[in-house]
Amino acid sequence: MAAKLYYFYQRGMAELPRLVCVAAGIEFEEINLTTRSDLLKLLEEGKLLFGQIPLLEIDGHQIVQTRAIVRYVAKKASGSLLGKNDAEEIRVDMIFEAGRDFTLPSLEIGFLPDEEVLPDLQNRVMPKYMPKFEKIAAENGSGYLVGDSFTVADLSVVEGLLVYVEYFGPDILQGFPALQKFFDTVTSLERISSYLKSPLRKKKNDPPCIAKVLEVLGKDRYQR
Ligand SMILES: N[C@@H](CCC(=O)N[C@@H](CS)C(=O)NCC(=O)O)C(=O)O
Repeated sequence: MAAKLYYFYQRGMAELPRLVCVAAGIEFEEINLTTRSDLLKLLEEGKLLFGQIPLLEIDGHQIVQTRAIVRYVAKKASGSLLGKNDAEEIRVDMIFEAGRDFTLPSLEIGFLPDEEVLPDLQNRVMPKYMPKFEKIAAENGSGYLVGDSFTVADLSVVEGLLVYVEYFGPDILQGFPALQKFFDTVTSLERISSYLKSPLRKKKNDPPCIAKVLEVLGKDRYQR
């Protein structure tokens, strides 16, 4: 049975689970919650351990928490999306987590006024992480961040870069040649590239999409 990913029709916290399924070649069906009762039903069924989505149903498991989803799917993939030895695994983990720190602030785009979110991303988040990712990519040299093949560390960092390039333009990579090479390498991988061009890749957050998310969550406004 194909895996099922429950979330909103929005990138949000489900984008990394989508990307890891794509990278691992795991087919999944998207169940997009559109009403408050859709979410209440999942809660009543006891499928949401912490009352939160995304939820991935796969191999008889009900997995919540994005990082848990990513690790399970990565483990199932052929190849070593988690690194090939202890040293690589540690490095993949560290960069994966830094990639989350880099990307998660961008998930507030559309939920808070642009004047509040966008300057913070540009003036605080990007300058904090991009030089460090550049150094990591340059020292590794393969076009990936760890070792000589694709891992979830790459996925976590590229998720943020995709958003920042989309909002601030491709010039944000100027002065970061190794990161540019990394970005080009990962976004050219066949599975990732076709996903990004497909209708499965959701558009930017817009007001109707934000309103729908808040409605399903039963909130009248976004709160951190
Ligand atoms: N740490 C969780 C956070 C998930 C999360 O915050 N999901 C939101 C939707 S984007 C949610 O379900 N919120 C409802 C709630 O927290 O009660 C993860 O990584 O999956």
